[in-house]
Amino acid sequence: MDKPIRSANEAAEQIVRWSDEQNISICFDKAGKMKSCPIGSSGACCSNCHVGPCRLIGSNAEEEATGVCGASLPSIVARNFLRKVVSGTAAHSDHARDMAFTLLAVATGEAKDFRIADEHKLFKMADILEINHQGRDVMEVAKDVATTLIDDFGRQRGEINYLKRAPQKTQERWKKWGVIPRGVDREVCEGMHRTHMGVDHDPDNLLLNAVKVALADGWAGSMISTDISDVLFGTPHPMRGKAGFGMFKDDEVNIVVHGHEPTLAEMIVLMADDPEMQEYARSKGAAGINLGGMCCTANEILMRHGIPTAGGFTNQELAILTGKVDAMTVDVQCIMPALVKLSERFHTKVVTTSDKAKFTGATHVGYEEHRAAEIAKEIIKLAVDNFPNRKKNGYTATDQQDLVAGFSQEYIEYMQGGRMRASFRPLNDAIQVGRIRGVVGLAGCDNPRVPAQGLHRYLAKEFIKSDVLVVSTGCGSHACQAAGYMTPEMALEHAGPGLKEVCEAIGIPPILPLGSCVDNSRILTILTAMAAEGGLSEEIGGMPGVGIAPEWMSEKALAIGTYFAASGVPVIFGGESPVGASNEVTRIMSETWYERFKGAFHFEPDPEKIFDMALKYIDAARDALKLKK
Ligand code: SF4
Ligand code: MSK
Repeated sequence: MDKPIRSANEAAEQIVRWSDEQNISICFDKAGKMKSCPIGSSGACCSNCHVGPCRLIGSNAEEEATGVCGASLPSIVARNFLRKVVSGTAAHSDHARDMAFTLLAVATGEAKDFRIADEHKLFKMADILEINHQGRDVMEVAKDVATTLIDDFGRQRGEINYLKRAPQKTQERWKKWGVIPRGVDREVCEGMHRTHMGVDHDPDNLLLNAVKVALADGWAGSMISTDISDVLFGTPHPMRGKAGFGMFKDDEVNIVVHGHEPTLAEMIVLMADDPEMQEYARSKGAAGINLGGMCCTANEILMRHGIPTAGGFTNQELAILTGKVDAMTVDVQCIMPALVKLSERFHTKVVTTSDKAKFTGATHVGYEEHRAAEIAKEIIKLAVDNFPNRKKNGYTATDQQDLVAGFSQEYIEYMQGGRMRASFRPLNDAIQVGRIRGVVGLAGCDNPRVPAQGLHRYLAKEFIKSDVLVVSTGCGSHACQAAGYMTPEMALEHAGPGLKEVCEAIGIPPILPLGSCVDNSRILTILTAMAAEGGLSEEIGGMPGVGIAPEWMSEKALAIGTYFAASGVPVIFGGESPVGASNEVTRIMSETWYERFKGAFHFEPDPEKIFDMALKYIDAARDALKLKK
């Protein structure tokens, strides 16, 4: 029987079909064979103590079923959801903590290979944090900024610093509902405590805690990561790039940097151009060193250096199947452990670089920031040494799409008025008069359980056709890039007339890639800037905007969805609902959160319904703001 389409990315699908012929089992194949468990995936299985796991099923489970301890279905579902949000928040925030310590190490001279790339952004952060920078040494300011932000992790009382960046009204809602996070680690710890056997059992209380933890992700973990990455490596501005497996070269050493933390990846980018490394590559018969990115690391180095991207989550095994990757470095998050075994069939060396994330069978080169350049060179040499071992037994792909990446709040503002009059006024005006109907954030992973990237493609195209501006992050960006949707020319071809006019006037594409998963925080600050500009809503809630993650799979995505909902953005996720087993939990997240925060969290597997639901939210917001139709 013919297998169904597993990736909507045609080039990826060809590699998947080739893997079938070769009898190589990859995630698509495994997802087909292993169906997800309907009890666990709907949130109805509790394994929080060893009396269980307790599975709460049956027609009256909502009202009647309990675990052995008496825990009700709504409390188990809410507890499971909170644990996922805690995990997602921990992931982003641990990444942020490393960034903050790197900034500190740069400031104190311990990480000599890095520098401050964007002083202006550092001073902007200092202003927000009320740190004087006038006439002071840049490194002294950087030290104070880093130290102040490091306090956000371990603070026991008080408030996370960046919350004050949010519109006043949004902050008031958080105060009213008692969801102001104190310190990231404190909230993560408390969330784990509350979900321990026999602690918090009230679904609403558990979900309010999910909100509190997630706000620590959005307004601390993620936002700190974004800001410090900009300070150390440069605030992104648009640059042309390429997406696709065709980036791998026959005559050069191909290195893929995969994962999330940009620090080592940045250094590999710099060191790949080092004459010593180039000479070393030539000494092994290669014409040069060719870098490519994968997942969020790809977004980080694409938007700052124009390094080509080999794609998102579901592309990672496919890159190895080309047989052309001499080394794939991985650090943390979204890395399939299957890579190691798969790489053994080819010649690829999988190199783990974080002491937090070791994979049995991989080569480990532990990253240390005070030896960054040295370690980057060690990894490059390891890849070069592996170049002569290529077996030419992979699938040759030639696809490459043009793209423009590298949009940041700062650059979008600049494009709307130049250096002296940078603002969001033109965008707000365009929304007010209806040339732009609204804004959609298309984020989150791609998923082997649906034709991967297909939902992103469908929604991106439908929204821009309907005059909705799309901003994308993470693997949502990869999906649109591989489809060829990320060029200004796309505006001319597919955008509705109003959006097209605005894109042409400002000179932006209709889909703006804003970076990696942590860079969803850029959407928070953009919405805040739009609220401050006037003419729309005074708070984030009530803006004609929606967040969508149609193919999400990671716990980080749930943390992101929750901080957007809590900040005032209606959010719609695809796939089966992880809280679908409980009507009460579903109601609290969709209705009660909307009443309290003007944001909501929905799960809807049907992409057409996602599209309709998003437009309804956008149009309802426009009506409430009395904007032109
Ligand atoms: Fe079962 Fe209660 Fe233990 Fe959960 S905490 S596994 S519901 S006994
Ligand atoms: S990498 S969290 S698969 S977007 Fe940030 Fe992609 Fe999702 Fe990971």
